[in-house]
Amino acid sequence: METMIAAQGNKAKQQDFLPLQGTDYVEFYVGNARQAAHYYKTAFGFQSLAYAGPETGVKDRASYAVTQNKLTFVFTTPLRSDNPIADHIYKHGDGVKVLALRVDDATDAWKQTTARGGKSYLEPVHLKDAHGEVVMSGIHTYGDTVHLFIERKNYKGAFLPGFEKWETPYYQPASTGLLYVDHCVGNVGWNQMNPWVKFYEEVMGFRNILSFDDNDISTEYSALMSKVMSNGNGFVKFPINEPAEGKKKSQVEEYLDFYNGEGVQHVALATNNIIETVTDLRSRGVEFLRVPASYYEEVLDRVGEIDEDLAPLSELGILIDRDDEGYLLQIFTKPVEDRPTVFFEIIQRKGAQSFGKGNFKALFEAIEREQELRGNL
Ligand code: TYF
Ligand code: FE
Repeated sequence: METMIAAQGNKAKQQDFLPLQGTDYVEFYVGNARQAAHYYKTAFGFQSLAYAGPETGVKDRASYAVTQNKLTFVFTTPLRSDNPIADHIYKHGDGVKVLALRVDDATDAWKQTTARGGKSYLEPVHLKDAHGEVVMSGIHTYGDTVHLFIERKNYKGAFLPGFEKWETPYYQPASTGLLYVDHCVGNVGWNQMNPWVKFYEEVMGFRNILSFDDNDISTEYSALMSKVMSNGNGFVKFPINEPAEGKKKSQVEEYLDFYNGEGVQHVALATNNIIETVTDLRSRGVEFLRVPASYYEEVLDRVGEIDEDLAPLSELGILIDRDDEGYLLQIFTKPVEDRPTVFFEIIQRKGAQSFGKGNFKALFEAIEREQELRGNL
């Protein structure tokens, strides 16, 4: 008996070689970081947090960190053309470079993942300033995207060493109720989903908690296959999409064309009140995909009783789905840059831990209508 417990303990330890506390921040490489930060404050309700640039001793770039509840987004731009960040933007347009994960031990996270085949992006570095110390390391994932491991020790500064507190007392648009990163989805190339699933399993100790094949997402519609990878405690969830052959060009293929490779497709942001959040976002200029009004004629037959009135959900275009554990409410923005690449999902979970499979048909038809308008179907 004891041996069994010991063995289980051992196994649990082995599986948890990369304990994650959650998403620390998401960093975007953009053409104009000052204006991007302003957009996320104005439109999405983030607050100024920290700045790094020439004035703080960082000569090659400017970075603006903004925050809302547990969310931190960073917008970084190169200051000269002879800079790999400039190459990233030239190739991909604005996009997500870093999915940073909070860990207790960034040195061990790097050792564990690189020993399992992860390709190093950043060897562990100790960053110090007057406010304390942060240890950071990183590995590559799909495309030019990377994971940084962030160990905050007792760090008391605004964001990270190298950054200074950024205060904009005369411009503090109110929060829109966005709370934390629920999941981040990657689009990968043809037949690349399973290799990346294997990467998250073997290198990062994640497991596959859900799979969608092209039967779930009828081939009539913008075809894709998707597997959801989750870390042990479920705080970090990374669905991986690959294009599938359908009657029309896959939305994932359109992304790969315009992003010029693999990358982050959408970041899902959680709220406790999606009706208020989406009402607010819409009034600030955020544009959402819409499903036909007929969706709301049938939806309650599919999902049963819900706490919310249907009228505001229908008016805002919020989608509803149910699983064994409860239901969820979700909505998707249009791409937030001119290339049809990165977009956001706003999600409120009421028990459900799934991803809205019941909405795929209506959602993908809405995405297809946009593809059609762009001439990319
Ligand atoms: O994260 C998910 O799996 C859901 C569904 O282009 C989804 O948000 C999948 C692909 C897509 C849009 C939404
Ligand atoms: Fe999603």
